[in-house]
Amino acid sequence: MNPAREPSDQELRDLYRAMLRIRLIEEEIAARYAEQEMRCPVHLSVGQEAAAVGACAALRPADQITSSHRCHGHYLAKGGDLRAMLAEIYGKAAGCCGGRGGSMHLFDPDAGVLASVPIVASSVPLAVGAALAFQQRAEDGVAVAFLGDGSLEEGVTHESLNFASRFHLPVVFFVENNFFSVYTPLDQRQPARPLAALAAAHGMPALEADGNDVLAVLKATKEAVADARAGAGPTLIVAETYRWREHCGPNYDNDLGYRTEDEFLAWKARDPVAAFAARLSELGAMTDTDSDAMAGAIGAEIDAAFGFAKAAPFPDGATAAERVYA
Ligand SMILES: Cc1ncc(C[n+]2csc(CCOP(=O)(O)OP(=O)(O)O)c2C)c(N)n1
Repeated sequence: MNPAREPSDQELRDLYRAMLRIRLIEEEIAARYAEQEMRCPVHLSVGQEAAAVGACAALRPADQITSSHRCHGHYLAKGGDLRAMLAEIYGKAAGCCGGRGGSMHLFDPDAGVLASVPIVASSVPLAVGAALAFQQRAEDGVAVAFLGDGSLEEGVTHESLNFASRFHLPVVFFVENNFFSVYTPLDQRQPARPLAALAAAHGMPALEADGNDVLAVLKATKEAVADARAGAGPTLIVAETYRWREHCGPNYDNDLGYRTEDEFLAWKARDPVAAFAARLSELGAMTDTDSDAMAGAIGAEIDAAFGFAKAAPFPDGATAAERVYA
């Protein structure tokens, strides 16, 4: 432990552990998906772990996040309950939405996961609403909206940025630019300008960070969160990263031709989890024994959580009409 180091060795290991845990959980979902017991679509964030973990490491438990269809990493990084997440994906009553939502509707009010919603960009104004509530109650909480590059093409995102900026709300708009909206690359959808340039139009600062570098993400998010907490208003953060697997599902789909295998391999070589392990090893902050022990403990946690989710009961059919607006 080097007391002069910021973050400390323990904090560095915790960041690594959080990324590894998300990776192993999603790899296990992918491995078991063909069993056809998870009867909902899954949008995996394998390859994007540094963005979720770096951003959430800058937050307090009472801060709130919102997410999209690709929400597993955000939910877990913010402290969402793993058993409730897996039970939800298995459609069980013990799931975080009582088994009615599936993988794209992860909520955990106790952990500050306000909502995850798969209608693209629809959760962005929810984060703004959470920030407005913090402001009106004179609380020092901060809300973070996680959104993809595709969400910047939705009007409600710009309404949200406009409103948040006008009222100096304590919210951070965290864009994970993974360069694709399903199969359509960014350069076919948006003009050639940095995504961060959109912030100026809404009168707010922008920060760019390497989305595969957890420390870079943490640094940018800490800065934006400190400003928001101090009453300086919102920030737009853009972090470039890459989804390894298909848009939706457990497989790889580079053979479809919307992106090249070479591009995928170049990003895979920049694996945020493996790269951080190597960095910690160089720094002397983590040994192989440390990382093996982490992987073992996480593996046992995952096995137990899948066991719980698979064995849990389905919702009672008589409750089907509950929690439904009509
Ligand atoms: C309003 C709306 N339009 C279209 C879709 C279909 N859709 C689901 S995910 C997605 C891509 C979103 O891209 P992005 O926001 O960049 O997130 P990513 O999938 O890359 O994580 C689209 C178009 C949707 N869910 N909602």
